[in-house]
Amino acid sequence: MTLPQASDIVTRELRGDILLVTINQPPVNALGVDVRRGLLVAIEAADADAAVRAVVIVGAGRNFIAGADIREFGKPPQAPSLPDVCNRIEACSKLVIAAIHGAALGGGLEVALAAHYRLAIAGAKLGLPEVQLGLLPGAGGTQRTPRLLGAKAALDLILSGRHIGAEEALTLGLIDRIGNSTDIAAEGLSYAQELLTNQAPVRRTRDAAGLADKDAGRIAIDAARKETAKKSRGLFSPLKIVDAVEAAQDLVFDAGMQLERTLFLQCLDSPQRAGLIHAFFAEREVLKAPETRSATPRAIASIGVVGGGTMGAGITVAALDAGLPVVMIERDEAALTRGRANVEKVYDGLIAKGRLSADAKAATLLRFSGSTDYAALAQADLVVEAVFEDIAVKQALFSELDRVCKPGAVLATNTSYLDIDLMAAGISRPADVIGLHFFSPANIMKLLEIVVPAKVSADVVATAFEFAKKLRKVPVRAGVCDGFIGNRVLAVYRQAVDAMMEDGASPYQIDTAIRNFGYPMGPFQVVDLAGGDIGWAARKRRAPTRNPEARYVQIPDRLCERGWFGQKTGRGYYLYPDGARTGVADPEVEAIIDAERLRAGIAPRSFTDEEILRRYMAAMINEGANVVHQGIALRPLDVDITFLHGYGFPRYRGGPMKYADTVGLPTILADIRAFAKEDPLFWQASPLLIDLVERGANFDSLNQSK
Ligand code: 3H9
Repeated sequence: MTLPQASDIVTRELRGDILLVTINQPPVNALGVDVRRGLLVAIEAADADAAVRAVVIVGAGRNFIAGADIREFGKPPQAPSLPDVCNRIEACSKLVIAAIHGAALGGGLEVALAAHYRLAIAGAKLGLPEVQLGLLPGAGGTQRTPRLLGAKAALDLILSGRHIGAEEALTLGLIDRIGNSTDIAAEGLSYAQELLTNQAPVRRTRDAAGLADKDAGRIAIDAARKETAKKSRGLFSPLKIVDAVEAAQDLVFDAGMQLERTLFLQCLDSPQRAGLIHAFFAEREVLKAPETRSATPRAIASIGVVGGGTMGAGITVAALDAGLPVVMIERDEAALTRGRANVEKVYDGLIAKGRLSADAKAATLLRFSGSTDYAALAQADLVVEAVFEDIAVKQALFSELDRVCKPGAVLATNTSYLDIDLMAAGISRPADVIGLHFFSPANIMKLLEIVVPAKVSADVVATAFEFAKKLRKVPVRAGVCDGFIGNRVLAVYRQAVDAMMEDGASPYQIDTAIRNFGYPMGPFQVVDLAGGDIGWAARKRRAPTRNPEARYVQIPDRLCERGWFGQKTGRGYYLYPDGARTGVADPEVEAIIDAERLRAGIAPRSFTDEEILRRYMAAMINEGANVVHQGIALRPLDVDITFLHGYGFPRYRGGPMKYADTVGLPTILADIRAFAKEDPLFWQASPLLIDLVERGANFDSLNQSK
């Protein structure tokens, strides 16, 4: 017998005396208003129907429920609210069983926690990841989870936002049983039948006794508060989570729920929530480049890497870790031995930290081979070159690849700034040539700029995106120009930073101001870490084409001339006594800066931290706008993702372009125009920025996928 349907989105089907409630809201059964209404109607119907003795809630498709519908946040709320729906489920007089497969995340897990019994099958992913979106579990998650698991385990789950599998969920007490089959509805129904047969009682999580040991709870809460203040510096929601769990410990359930709601709404209102959710969607949007829709990727089963230096070895490790066989090419045996050693060093580091076994390393290296003969690349489906940054060297190499690689092989360069069109032009198959710009260390950094030259075919671009997915990288499509997206924008804000240094701000003050904005490191610390010689080489390369009228700050060159390249030489902007990783301020650097100011005829002035930040961000945003304007980046969100995953931009601010929208584009433009009074050549407002301000629009208005 079938009861009248509330909607197609939440269907009800009476199976004997058990009501099977199925949520069918593709792609991930998020809890939008229709799902909430449907669930409420289903529970009301079950309560009102004497024929129903139990309710089983399942999700259609690949997941139970992925959580609240994130797209609704920031819009006017619509009843019923999710906390009300959860409370209604819990209050149901009939047994309610959540049968979980796939994701039961955030609000999805909260629905399950409001049910009276929970079952999951293998492959289930349970978690409360709200913290990653700048939120806290706001539908009872902060109140029910500790009542079920105790404060310590609940805090760990909610503060980390991690996903756990069915086994761990069972061990923790988050679920009651693991089902063996993959038919989730059948598993749920049979569990419900068993509970009915055994006359299992309605068992409400709000009454669970996980917080009975008050002393243990207090210790866990105090420890979490201390640790969170330290670890989550600058973040808004983590401490609110601790407050909410404390309320679960100290208050009766309904009062705790009220506090949770208040704290949730505070998080919802915070710009951090907007920044983090922007990052969540932008990470999915970058995958949708035009070529990924229009073309079918080529098969990639084996990789060649030319060059065994830091980048080549890092790329090799990334590919090996993705399960791909890799052949490395070096020019002679000695270089190949060094290349292999560079690869092994990465795995040895993991072994030393106890994160990898020697056996696992050996098994991985079975996929690695090396050769000094390009002919070894004959069967590779994709070859990445990571040799010395010199166009003539790269062109010769591409001719070699043209000669040895099989037809259809993708030929990729890891260049950071060289003209890929030139590399493609010299060979017989320019349509197979693409840029894959990894960031160092290539096995760790998530960003992969996919640089699309003029003649490349769409299926090669699609293959690059597929390759990024295999490597678990975040791909961003970029056009060819000096520096592509990231390094091009970096070169510009570096100039702004150097100008501030020459005008009177110390590198140490600038670093502190940028760290306080949320970066893990300031720009001068980054130079010291990466090596000052890299920027020096780029400046020398650009010297012949530099506008002689443009301001050029020579302080970085003065340091490089002394061989002060940063950490690797023991000193750069900072001193690193005895190989220390954290530098200390160097009075000699300050003296060099003073001397340079004198030479340039500059009377130093003071900067507030806010002034520093405004210039830093204005330079970054303006060049980001140029990059979008010229089609180097598809959309502003591609610039955002580049900086979040390649340059340490604080995720909770969403990226530079999102930040610009938050501050307001008229403010950014006004800043640029004010700074232009000092240096009109450098501070030229981007035509895109001017246009958006004139139209009263923002960067986000350009973010629809192209
Ligand atoms: C919450 O629950 C708050 C509550 O505590 C309190 C409320 C009062 N909403 O990732 P995929 C879209 S906060 C809307 O590519 P996968 C996604 O954008 C929420 N849309 O698939 C994409 O759309 P498109 C806590 C969502 O298989 C499509 O679904 N929950 C949502 O690789 C496929 O996504 C979370 O934080 C959503 N909640 O991974 C979980 N989720 O095709 C967030 C996804 O147009 N979600 N979409 O680009 C995930 O972690 C992954 O999506 C999941 C599937 C693991 C579920």
